[in-house]
Amino acid sequence: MGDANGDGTIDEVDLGMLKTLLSAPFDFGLDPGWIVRLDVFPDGKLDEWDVAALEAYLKGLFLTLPVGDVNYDWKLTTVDIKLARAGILGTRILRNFQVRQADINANGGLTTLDLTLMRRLILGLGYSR
Ligand SMILES: [Ca+2]
Ligand SMILES: [Ca+2]
Ligand SMILES: [Ca+2]
Repeated sequence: MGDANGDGTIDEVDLGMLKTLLSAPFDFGLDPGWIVRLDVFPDGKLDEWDVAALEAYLKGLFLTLPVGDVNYDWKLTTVDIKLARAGILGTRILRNFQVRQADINANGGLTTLDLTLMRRLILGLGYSR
């Protein structure tokens, strides 16, 4: 995920493609394949949050995509939420890279807000501002 042009790496080119897609007029409709590849802030649509997540990834804030993938299976699921919650409660020690994955809003800390965001994404509710 995040590899827009399918060349096996995620880099500035993919970020540029995402930005171009978002700035293009949508009256022709967006190929669902783009959403599959670039919905790195996984809520079923492409918007500025995916740009932010991809930028954070390129800066090394996230080690894999989509954001919130704590157990590194390339998906954001309830398993990831359970892991993140256990990390917050201290019932499970998360590795540093897992904490970074779970810090879904990339603000430098893993809190219940990140859990809420993960839950909203899984439910398809998106990010509420
Ligand atoms: Ca998205
Ligand atoms: Ca996962
Ligand atoms: Ca956070």
